[in-house]
Amino acid sequence: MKSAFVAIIGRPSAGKSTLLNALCGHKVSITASVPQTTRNKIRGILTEARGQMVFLDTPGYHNSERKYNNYMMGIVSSSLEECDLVVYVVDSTRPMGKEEQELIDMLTAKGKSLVIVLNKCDTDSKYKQDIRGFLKVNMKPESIIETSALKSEGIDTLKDAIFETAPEGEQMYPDDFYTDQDPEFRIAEIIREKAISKMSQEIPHAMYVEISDTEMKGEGEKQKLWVRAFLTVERESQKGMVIGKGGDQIKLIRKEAISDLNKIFPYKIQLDLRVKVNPKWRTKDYLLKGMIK
Ligand SMILES: Nc1nc2c(ncn2[C@@H]2O[C@H](COP(=O)(O)OP(=O)(O)OP(=O)(O)O)[C@@H](O)[C@H]2O)c(=O)[nH]1
Ligand SMILES: [Mg+2]
Repeated sequence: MKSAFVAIIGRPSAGKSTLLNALCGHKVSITASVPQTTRNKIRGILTEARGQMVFLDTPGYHNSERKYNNYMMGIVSSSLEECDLVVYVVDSTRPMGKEEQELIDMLTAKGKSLVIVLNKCDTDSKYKQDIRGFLKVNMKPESIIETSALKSEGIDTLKDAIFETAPEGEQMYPDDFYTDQDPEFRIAEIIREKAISKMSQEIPHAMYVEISDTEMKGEGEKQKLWVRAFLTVERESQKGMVIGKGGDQIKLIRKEAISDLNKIFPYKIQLDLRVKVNPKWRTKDYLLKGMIK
């Protein structure tokens, strides 16, 4: 059987997480219209008769010397190191540029097998032909697979290419596993996704979610997981915006998170969601080390 670790790599907002979810057929990784949503190496598993692929979703490749970004680029490098093959995702709606060239240089220097994906092909992009030309000159690919991760188009063709390129090996996870994330991490991520979708400008990047307490209550079908979570921002002014007038915003974030979480988990989630401030958290090594991994 085929078996491989497959890193999904590309610039911020190329649609990597949306693609991972389409490949696995489950919501494994959170998505958002703002860049730099994914901060971790998130595993999504696809098992078929022909084999098992363990996908590694990664943060978007971005060039900046900020500490926070350096941690995330460490995830990109280690995923590239660990994987057997790379799905390189290119956003067909954005022109190629210096950062894309740097990423291509990094990928080709590594010498791992590559499957190249041109994503967001449901849009009528004026850049598509230029991008194809750029990729042909720089990477000389055998093929470029067009997808719409959002509309789940081109996914079967992509799966065929991945299985074809992957090496033979052993099954690593049971048949019904589609992710190995622990419940606390998934809960924190879903809360963050709902909060990001309501916020603008700097706030999505200034947030993280900390699960401070959990308790399983009840038995059998009546089982409930009680969770206390802190949606954490960098400044008092941001706290006010996340809470909203009369608490409207945070109530909505909580409601939408619970609705998604109840679809994911076999038990009901009771969520005590609070907002707090941790100034300059993105500069704190001890926090970033535990958070971005
Ligand atoms: N039109 C269109 N939009 C897409 C497609 N795939 C993803 N998107 C949108 O692009 C935005 C970014 O998607 P993500 O999947 O979060 O992108 P990402 O590459 O994981 O982003 P980071 O984690 O921030 O690096 C979201 O608004 C998605 O809905 C697609 O095939 N077509
Ligand atoms: Mg992502």
